[in-house]
Amino acid sequence: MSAVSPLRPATVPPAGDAPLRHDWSLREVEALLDLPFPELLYRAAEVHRRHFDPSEVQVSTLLSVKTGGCPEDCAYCPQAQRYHTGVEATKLMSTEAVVEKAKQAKAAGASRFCMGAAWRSPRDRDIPKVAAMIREVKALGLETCATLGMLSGEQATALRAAGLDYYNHNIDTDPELYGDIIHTRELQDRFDTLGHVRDAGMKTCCGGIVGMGETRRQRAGFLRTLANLPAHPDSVPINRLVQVEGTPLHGTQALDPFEFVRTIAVARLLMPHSMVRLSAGREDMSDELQALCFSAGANSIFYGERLLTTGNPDTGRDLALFARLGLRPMQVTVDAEGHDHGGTVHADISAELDASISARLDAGIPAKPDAGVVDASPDAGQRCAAAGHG
Ligand code: SAM
Ligand code: DTB
Ligand code: SF4
Repeated sequence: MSAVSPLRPATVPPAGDAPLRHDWSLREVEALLDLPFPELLYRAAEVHRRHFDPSEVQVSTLLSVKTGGCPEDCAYCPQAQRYHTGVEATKLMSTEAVVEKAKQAKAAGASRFCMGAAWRSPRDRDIPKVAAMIREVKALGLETCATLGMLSGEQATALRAAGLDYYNHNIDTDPELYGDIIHTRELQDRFDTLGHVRDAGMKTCCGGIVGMGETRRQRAGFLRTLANLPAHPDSVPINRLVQVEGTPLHGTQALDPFEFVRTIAVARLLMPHSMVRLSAGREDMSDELQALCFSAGANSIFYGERLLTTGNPDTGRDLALFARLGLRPMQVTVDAEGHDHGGTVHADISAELDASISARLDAGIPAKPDAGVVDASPDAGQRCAAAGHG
C-alpha cells in the first residue's frame, strides 16, 4: 500500500478525460448555474482536481504601462477619457521603468507579468516600444502578458516574436448585453483580435466582468460565449465590477456574492483546462468569499497592491490568506500542447509565506498543523502528473 501524505490534496483520477466542448447551449449553461449551490461546488471542485492541484494558485502581477485618456466608451472603465473619474492620462512608460517594476514583481513572487495600456488599439509605431518591454521582462524569467486593445495580425506576430506569451483581450459580457455597455467597438472586433492572437501562436487570456446589472441568463450567455470560442482561453479572468465614481456603471446594484461563486464554478466546469482567475474586485471581497471561489475552481489571482488604476488586496493580506487556506503559489510550466500546469512551489513567495506563517505563530495565532506548510520537496512537481495534468 502506498503511503498517503496528509499534506497532499485529494485528487480524482482522470477517468477517461471528457473531450473539451465548444458547443454549449444556453440552456445547458443556465442549468449548471441553476444547480443547488453545494452540488455546483462539488462538481466544479471535482473537475478542478482532475486537471490541477487544487492547493496551487497561479500568481500574476499587473502594471499599467499607459494609463487613462482612452477614446473608447466602456461603461465600467475609469480610464475612458469621456468619464470624469480623476484618472490622469499618462504617456507610455519607459522600458527601464517597466523592467524595474517587473523585477519587483518577480522578487515578490509573481510568475507572470501583465502590461496593460489604455488604448483602443496600439499604433504601429508603439509596437517596437512595447516589444522592447516584452523582451526585457521575459529575460527576467517571467511569463509575459499584455493587454493593449485591438491588434492586427501583423501586430500580434510582432509581439509574439518579441516573446509575448499571453495576450489579454476580454469579451467582457453577454453578446445580448454587449451593446449596452460598449458602443465604440463590436464584439466581432474582439473575436477578430483573439483570432490574430491565436494565429500568431500566443496564448489567450479572455474573460469579462460580472456585476454590471446582468441577469443570470446573461451570465450564462457570457460563459457560453467564452467556452464556445474556437479554443478555450488559456486564462479566464472573471472580474467583479469595481465601481468607480464617474463611470456610467457606478451605483449599479451589487451582485449577490453567491452568484459570483456560481460564475466561477461554471467557468471551471465549461473550461476545465483553463486557469480561472479571480480577477478585479478582490479588494472588497471577504476572505471567506475568496475561499469559496478557490473551492469552486478559481486558481489564479492578481497579486500586488494595484490593478491598473484601482486597488487590489495588500500583499500581506494575500499571504495571510494563502497561509490560512493552505494554498501555495504555483510556478507555471507549459506542456507540449500549450496547456498551463501547476508545478513546483515558487521559491521567493514561498519564503515570504513561511515568514508570514512564523509571524502568525509568534503572534500566538493558532494555525492548523498543515496550514500553509510549503512542500518544496523534490517531487512536488510530480503532483501534476499524479493529478492527471496531462
Ligand atoms: N484597453 C484595453 C482593452 O480594453 O482591451 C486593455 C485594458 S482594459 C482596462 C482590460 C480589461 O479590464 C477590460 O476588458 C475589463 O474587462 C477590465 N476592467 C476595466 N475596468 C474594470 C472595472 N471597473 N471593473 C472590473 N474590470 C474592469
Ligand atoms: C482583466 O480581465 N482584468 C485586469 C486585466 N485583465 C488587465 C484589469 C482590471 C482593471 C480593473 C480596473 C482598474 O484597475 O482600472
Ligand atoms: Fe479603454 Fe480598455 Fe478602458 Fe475600454 S476597457 S475604456 S478600451 S482602457
